[in-house]
Amino acid sequence: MSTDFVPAREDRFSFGIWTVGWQGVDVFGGAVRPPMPAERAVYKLAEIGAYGVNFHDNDVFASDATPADRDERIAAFRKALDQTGLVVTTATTNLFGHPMFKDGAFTANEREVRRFALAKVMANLDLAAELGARTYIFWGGREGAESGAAKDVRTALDRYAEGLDLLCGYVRERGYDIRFAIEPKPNEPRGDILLPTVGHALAFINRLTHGEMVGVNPEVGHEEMAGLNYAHGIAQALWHGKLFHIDLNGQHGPRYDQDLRFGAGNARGAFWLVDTLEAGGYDGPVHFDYKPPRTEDDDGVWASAAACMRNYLILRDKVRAFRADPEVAEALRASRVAELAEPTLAPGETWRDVREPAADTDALARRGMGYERLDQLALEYLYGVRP
Ligand SMILES: [Mn+2]
Repeated sequence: MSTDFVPAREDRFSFGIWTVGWQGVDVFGGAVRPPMPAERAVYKLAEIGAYGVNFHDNDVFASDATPADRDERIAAFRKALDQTGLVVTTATTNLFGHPMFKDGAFTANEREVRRFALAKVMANLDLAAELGARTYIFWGGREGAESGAAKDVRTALDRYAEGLDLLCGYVRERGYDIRFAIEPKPNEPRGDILLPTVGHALAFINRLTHGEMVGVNPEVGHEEMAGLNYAHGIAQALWHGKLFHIDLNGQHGPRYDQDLRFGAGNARGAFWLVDTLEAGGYDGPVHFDYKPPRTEDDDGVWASAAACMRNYLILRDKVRAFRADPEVAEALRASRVAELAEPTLAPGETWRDVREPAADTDALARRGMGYERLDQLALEYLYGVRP
């Protein structure tokens, strides 16, 4: 087992500019840290071993920036990227911060807001394409409601689909090499957010005109706020060929969105999520979307960012050791885990071959599955007493 856990370029760790740049403004208190220009985030992230970054338009320039200010901020960001070799893996639009988006962006009741939102996304898609981003995220935090009559949900979904269809068309016409990823969240800031879970988003994507361009970006905390199993969520997204991006962080159960550093919070869930990613099928960046707590100064910000990567590497070591352990292989056999890969019907069989019950039901009922032994082996790796 390695003990250095130093991030390498091939680990493809990336961070949102807004994560380390979060000033700590929350519902109960103001900023605890000074603003961080996007280029400083880039230089510092490169220093601690990150590979890439993800940005909202307004992480780089203010929403009320003049064209000259905007160009200056983008030039500084681009210079930092060039100097560090950091890759822009992903981009997204801030469709939640400005007060005009209080009732949503693509699903705001007011049509003028919806049209403005589309323009804002298209402008940032141009920048994203220019900076080489391959994935574009849609987190619809303001797309929702606090009360029943305020939002006609079926009509809102029509508008949501209309917006994404239009933007897919824009990317195709412009010839950009960009795919979209929807990031589900059940609530916060809205009382109830549309497309609240991975499952809702996957079903919605099926109704889009260019659904093949659209996948999901599940966030650990968002799924766990809904009481769901993140590893199962990303496994199903992979099964659909729709895991376009991931947002890794930590969460303690169904509370407010905690955005803890990756590996904090539900450590057991983190173990199985790394195990799911290690099984293959995901080729995007290992992206962290967390918030350094308000208790931290600048040193604490970088310590927590480095810890996200370190915790991933620690868990990856543990998962690999677990999977390579002969005792685990034996326990998996005893639990008949591989048998699930065998189709229920043999080639050429039809329902006629299974129509008549033919099983030793008493023997099946008596036979245990051995999952406790198997899970204990995993926990002992996690607790650090194996190997
Ligand atoms: Mn979150």
